[in-house]
Amino acid sequence: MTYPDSFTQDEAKSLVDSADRQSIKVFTQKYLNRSQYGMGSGKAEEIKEFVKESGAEQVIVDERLTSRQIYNLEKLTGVQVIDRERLILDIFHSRATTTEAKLQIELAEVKYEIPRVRENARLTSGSERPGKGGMGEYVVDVKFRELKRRMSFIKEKLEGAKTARELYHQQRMKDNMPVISLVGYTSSGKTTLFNMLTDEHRETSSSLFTTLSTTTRALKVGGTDALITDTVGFISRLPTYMIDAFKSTLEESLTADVVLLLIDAAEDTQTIRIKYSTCLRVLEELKVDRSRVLVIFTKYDKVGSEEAISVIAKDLGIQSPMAVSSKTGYGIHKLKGIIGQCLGSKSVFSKAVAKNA
Ligand SMILES: Nc1nc2c(ncn2[C@@H]2O[C@H](COP(=O)(O)OP(=O)(O)O)[C@@H](O)[C@H]2O)c(=O)[nH]1
Ligand SMILES: [Mg+2]
Repeated sequence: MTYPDSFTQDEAKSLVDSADRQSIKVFTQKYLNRSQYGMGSGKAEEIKEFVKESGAEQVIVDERLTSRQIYNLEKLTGVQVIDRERLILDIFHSRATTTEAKLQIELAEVKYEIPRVRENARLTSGSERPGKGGMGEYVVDVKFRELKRRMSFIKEKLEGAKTARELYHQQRMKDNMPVISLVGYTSSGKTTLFNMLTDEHRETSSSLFTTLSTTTRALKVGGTDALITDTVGFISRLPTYMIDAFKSTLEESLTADVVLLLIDAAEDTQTIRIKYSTCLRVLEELKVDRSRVLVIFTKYDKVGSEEAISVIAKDLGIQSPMAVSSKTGYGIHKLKGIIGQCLGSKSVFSKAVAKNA
């Protein structure tokens, strides 16, 4: 369930995809802020019918819902209901590999729970009585205190995690193998490009790579074996309390030798500008050296001409733009060549370092 415009729909579909779920139908509505279900009650009935016919297991609503709205929708449809924030937390959860990222996400999860405690207690006790007093209020207080305690406990552990950044097993591989990471907004085409670049290598890849996560695979560029990582994408309308969690999911991949920053060239100029500058700002905050970032315009097939790409690139202050299409294969060969060059200069560099060491 999302909003009607096509970019929002695409983003919603990519988010569902990132959360390892399969969307079998997309419903849209202009407003998702109605009190009972978020969506209007007519739409809710439609969804109830669809769930019954299709056997769908979950209803995902691409907007923040209150506990009551979730409760109402679950009661109506008979299946689990997940709101946008829960979905994003699930994605972060499944992608976090470092201790720090896991803690940051746990913290965001606590922050998701806190404003919902009171309403949840009311819904589960069945008591509609507003105001103070009684058992309900006692339960709420206990729960609040428990969450607050967990929050300070996580914060304390985070301090420790920051000072002792651990080595995870991929890090060890990185010492010998160059790493490429794909970043960019959700729906910019990261996973599609990731699959395209790694597909031919998948059948031939040795057992060495079977230990890698689904979001890291091996590929060969310009005769060099390398690892490529598909990251959690930037997400529009990301709630403030989730920003640290998001950054922590990016952090480990940003030690990469080459960071491919994907920009959906088919979006309007204003959106492209905002997304590009947001990406650059976050990369800068995460101390990614600008010289390792390669900007790639995706979905070239939707734009159709190099001139159009030049206009966009000029607007962003990018000198020699790279455009690709994962649909037609346009620009992929050239992209591989350029990545190969970047990695080549890196390995020369690291050999030189090794010699001097
Ligand atoms: N026309 C076109 N669509 C693309 C291209 N690359 C990706 N897409 C579509 O864009 C949507 C988002 O792609 P995805 O790879 O999931 O984006 P991610 O969220 O960045 O991983 C999907 O519907 C893709 O089929 C492309 O080169 N051309
Ligand atoms: Mg993806």
